[in-house]
Amino acid sequence: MSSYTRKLLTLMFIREGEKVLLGYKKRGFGQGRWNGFGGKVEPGETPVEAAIRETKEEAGVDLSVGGVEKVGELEFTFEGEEVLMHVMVYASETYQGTPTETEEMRPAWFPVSSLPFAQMWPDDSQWFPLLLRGAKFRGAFHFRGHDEILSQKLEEVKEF
Ligand code: 8WT
Repeated sequence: MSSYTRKLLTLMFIREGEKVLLGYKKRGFGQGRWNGFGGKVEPGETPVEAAIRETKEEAGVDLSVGGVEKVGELEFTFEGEEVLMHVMVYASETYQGTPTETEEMRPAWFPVSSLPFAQMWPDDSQWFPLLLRGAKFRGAFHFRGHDEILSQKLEEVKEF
């Protein structure tokens, strides 16, 4: 029997030419890793609204709904835990403002050819290549702890 409590989360990747903006998570879940910006979808907001809000809160960057594209859906489960993290992944090639460090995140630009996969979630190296070539994808990853992937599924999709 497995009855997961599903949590809806967002993840935003800003791309500018051959660079991607990542944030170093200074505290909380995923601490010590580079990731996109994001978090929980609150009642009354859509996932894309949440993704834009979290990007502003965590990186000081403004995005517009029109410039944001949904690129992926990922599910994460962790051995022994009843939570299923359902993550909507977004990409934007337009933004306003200067990425700024916050209490939670330290933003930095990385060349697409040298992303810090060793300091990212281990599933990221699987689906980032799809994101970088503009493909859309659906994936599911089951973890033991935060470092070991026990099982995974990943497929490219035509659209959402
Ligand atoms: C990731 C596992 C994650 N990103 N890439 C994750 N792998 C909601 S942010 C996030 N768990 N959680």
